[in-house]
Amino acid sequence: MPDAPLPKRVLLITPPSVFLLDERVFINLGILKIGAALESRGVAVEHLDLSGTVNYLDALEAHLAISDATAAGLTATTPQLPTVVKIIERIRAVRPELKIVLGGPHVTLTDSAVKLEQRAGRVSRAHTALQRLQALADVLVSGDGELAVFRALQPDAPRLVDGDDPKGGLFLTNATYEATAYPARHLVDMGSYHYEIDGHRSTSLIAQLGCPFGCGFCGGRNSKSLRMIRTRSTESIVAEVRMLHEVYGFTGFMFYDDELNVNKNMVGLMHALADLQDTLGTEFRFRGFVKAELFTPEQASAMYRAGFRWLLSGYESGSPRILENIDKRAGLDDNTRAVDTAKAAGLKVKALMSVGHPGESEQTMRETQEWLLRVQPDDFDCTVITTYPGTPYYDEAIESPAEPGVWTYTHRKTGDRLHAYEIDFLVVADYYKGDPKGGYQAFVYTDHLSAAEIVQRRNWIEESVRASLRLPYPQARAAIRYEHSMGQGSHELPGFILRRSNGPSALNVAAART
Ligand code: B12
Repeated sequence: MPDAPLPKRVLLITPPSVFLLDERVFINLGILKIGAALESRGVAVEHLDLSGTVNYLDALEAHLAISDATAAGLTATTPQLPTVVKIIERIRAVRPELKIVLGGPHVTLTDSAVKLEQRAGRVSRAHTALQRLQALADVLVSGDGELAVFRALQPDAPRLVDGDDPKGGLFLTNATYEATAYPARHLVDMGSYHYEIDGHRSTSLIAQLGCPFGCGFCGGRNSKSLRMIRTRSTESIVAEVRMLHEVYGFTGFMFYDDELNVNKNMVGLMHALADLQDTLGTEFRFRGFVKAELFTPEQASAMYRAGFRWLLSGYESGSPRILENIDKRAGLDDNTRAVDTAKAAGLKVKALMSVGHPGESEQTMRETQEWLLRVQPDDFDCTVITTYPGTPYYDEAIESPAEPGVWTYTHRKTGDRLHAYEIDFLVVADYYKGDPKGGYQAFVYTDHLSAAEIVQRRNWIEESVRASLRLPYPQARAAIRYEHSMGQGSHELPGFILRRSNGPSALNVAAART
């Protein structure tokens, strides 16, 4: 690690997610991991959490006027980019000397798409997308940020710091992942996030990184940080849960892991979580994702014993042909069996469904509706697929010679096709999960259904299944308007927006065990 001096103070920014029904449900762990890494090396951190703040630019400007940070670090998923652009423009206008580092899933995925083009000897739309990002920020960070951020903050940092390359020295291994500090949760107002699991006040954590599967719609299938599994020990995970209970009083926990049961020690982890509750004399509730075809009765009963009452699984479709087109690996029978196995163990099931895949037709969408009615999940959602950079649907698509601006993905076995309109992610917030009451849009179409028809049929699935299974719609929560009068002092932003380091946190340094 180079040893040029680090900045004394860094401003981290979580941009708003205006497209979410409620922006203060799930905390962003990625930016808090960066905060913890910086603090563990003595850098003071300010965190502007702009989630759910309507006039986020006013809040940003009010803080920039008094902050003496010399660098700003932002995180971004693809649909957050349009607001990130506005935030960066405002920083440049008010504090042009501030060094701007941009990391997070969108950079990681765009970079992975560029590497794929390079391997194929092509310079195409991923290169253009990356150039646009480079024009935006001073330094981009791809992949794991815990080590890469220090390189990015060096005066001689390259334009792109690669934390996604297992051979590059900045990629986390199991051992370095275990040694990194827990997310610096003192840098967010935990009380302003509202999440409950079966009446238990809840928060989130992630136990393992990476998903080894190759679903066509999923981001990061060519990115090592999103695809390679990195695990930490059961002790480390249990200790984080214990800390969240003892320090913040939570008794409910959502695991962000892509699939908990990819971890071979998953049953052991469940028993350790149950034992923790015996030791503490308290009862917890958990919620998390499982991969259907790997789900067993043994896992189900261990999860129930640990306090899981809800499982989420990406079943995606009720059509065997669509499951094949997704490269889902799980067949329809696997999916049905997984729902039955969960229910038999007393676990409720949220079925995560999606439409707008290659070959999607009225018939395949009806099969999805019928499957939901047959297996009767306790909740579900049904999203419209987006083709983000870093997904096989984007990375393997070819521009239509007849229709410039339309890119077509063709499944290598079935030949079924998905067409997507090219969009500028810096301008359009393209997301796949919107307001279930008609808030969806589609930028994809198939040979059988137009974009508008996909949305219309999606709405029909949502309405008809909710009506038939008597499932209520999720509730939205309005964003808050920041007023100057909300500040505690005359210049300070309210605590739900701004949190600062009080020197390295004893909690996180202890957790880092470095
Ligand atoms: C949990 C989760 C959610 C939760 C919570 C999200 C949240 N608030 O963080 C919910 C359900 C709300 C959610 C929503 C969505 N999600 Co989501 N989600 C995840 C999931 C499974 C885990 C996220 C996580 O905590 N990872 C662990 C942390 C430590 O990693 P990280 O955030 O990436 O941060 C690391 C690096 O990116 C980097 N980094 C991040 N920020 C910064 C900043 C700086 C300055 C630096 C240097 C480095 C850096 O360093 C961090 C530490 O290594 C990921 C998949 C995955 N396994 O990561 C998908 C994922 C992030 N989600 C995805 C998507 C598509 C969405 C939605 C758009 C879906 C929708 N509604 O349409 C929304 C967008 C939400 C938003 N706010 O923008 C995609 C992102 C694709 C993309 N192109 O951006 C992912 C990658 C899934 C996938 N494989 O396709 N999501």
